[in-house]
Amino acid sequence: MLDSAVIEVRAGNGGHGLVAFIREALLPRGGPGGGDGGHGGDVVLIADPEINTLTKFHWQPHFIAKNGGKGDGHHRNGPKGNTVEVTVPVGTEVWVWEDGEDKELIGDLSTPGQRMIVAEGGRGGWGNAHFVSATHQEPLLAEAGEDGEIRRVRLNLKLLADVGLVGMPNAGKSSILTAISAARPKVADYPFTTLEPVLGVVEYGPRAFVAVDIPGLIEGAHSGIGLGDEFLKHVQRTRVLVHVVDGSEDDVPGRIKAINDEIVKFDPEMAKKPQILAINKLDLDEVSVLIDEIKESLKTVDGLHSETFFVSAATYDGLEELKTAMFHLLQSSYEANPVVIPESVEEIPVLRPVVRKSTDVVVVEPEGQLRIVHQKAVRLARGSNLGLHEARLQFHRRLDQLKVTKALRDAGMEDGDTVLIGDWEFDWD
Ligand SMILES: Nc1nc2c(ncn2[C@@H]2O[C@H](COP(=O)(O)OP(=O)(O)OP(=O)(O)O)[C@@H](O)[C@H]2O)c(=O)[nH]1
Ligand SMILES: [Mg+2]
Repeated sequence: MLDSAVIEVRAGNGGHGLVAFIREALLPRGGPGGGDGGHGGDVVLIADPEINTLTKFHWQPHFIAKNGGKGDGHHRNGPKGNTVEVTVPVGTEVWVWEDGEDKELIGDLSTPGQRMIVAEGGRGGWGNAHFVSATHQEPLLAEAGEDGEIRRVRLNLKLLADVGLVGMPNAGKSSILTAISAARPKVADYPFTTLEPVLGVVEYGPRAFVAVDIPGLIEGAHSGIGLGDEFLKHVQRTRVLVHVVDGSEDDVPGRIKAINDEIVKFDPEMAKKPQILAINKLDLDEVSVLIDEIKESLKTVDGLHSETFFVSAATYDGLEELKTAMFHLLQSSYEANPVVIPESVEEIPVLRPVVRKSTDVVVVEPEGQLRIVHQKAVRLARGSNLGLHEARLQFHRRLDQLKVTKALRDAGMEDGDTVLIGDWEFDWD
């Protein structure tokens, strides 16, 4: 069943900040003008009521947002990377997927129009204009952009069924679901084979809908007889009911009436749902020979507001027509009662996974050297040309301000020790 898909989402990296100075004829002491890098684009999931399966993700499992642009001279900031918007069905859960299993639920897109930033773009790095101070009129520092988030997530569609299959035990509900969808509920020739509801995606041309097969009902189910009526709540939110009847049994009208009585007793509103009657086991002579008699007998059922189909889950006879009828009834139901996207989508909170950025400042490498991992310091080291003596002096002052120097000292650093940061390594002095 296509109700789950693993995808990879990559947000854009932030653009690098620039080191530049404004030196124009009319501005002799023009000062630093290096612009900031643009933010990287996000990957955003949007709950779209027009979609009801995750099928498309099997063909397109990668989503990559654009990087932010580099900062430019004259305080011009780099362009922001475009956001990638990915539509998913309403009811999609988002799980962090690692080592082939679910690690953590980070989002649940349950409201139409709801958005979730599933991978956040990196912030653009600051250009040197941000680093002016009384002591540094000519800042030589700039930040590299922050990396965008990359994650593998599993989308899991909590299916909301559109169509509910109801009927007596052994009528062939599970057999019909098996014949029209990829679901494989247990089928056997004794009553109460199905003990739990089973969902199946029914493909209809390029469209699809979801059907649910529930345990059989019997007379008195509403008062707890058989497996009781608690499973009827699983079809309460469906739009269309398919009432499956074993045509080879005696008293077909009586059986139909018994089930419909149970439905009314459970919930009178449910009894008003559009219902399709599927008289099953047409391949058996008891049914095929008696079609006309059965049709005639149905006229005795009061208030039957159903289209009737003779079908066989064994030979697939009539199932295409049954699917078409389900689809058309569903379509009219959606037209009459559309899923409404709330007027102001801004009111629905945008979901963001909890970001656990490391707050470490210094770590010890396996060989015993100290490595600076403070994120701002690392981005400064990446974004600046530390080959320049003056830039290194400014960088050291920043390390003091960011309390990185203190952390290094606390970790036992002495003058002359080698310190690592990013791809760069230097001796502390
Ligand atoms: N000949 C024939 N047998 C069928 C047909 N459909 C179902 N059966 C048989 O009827 C029996 C019951 O089928 P199920 O699909 O398990 O019936 P169910 O309505 O899901 O039953 P519960 O889960 O007990 O409520 C099985 O032995 C099926 O093989 C059909 O179209 N023709
Ligand atoms: Mg069953």
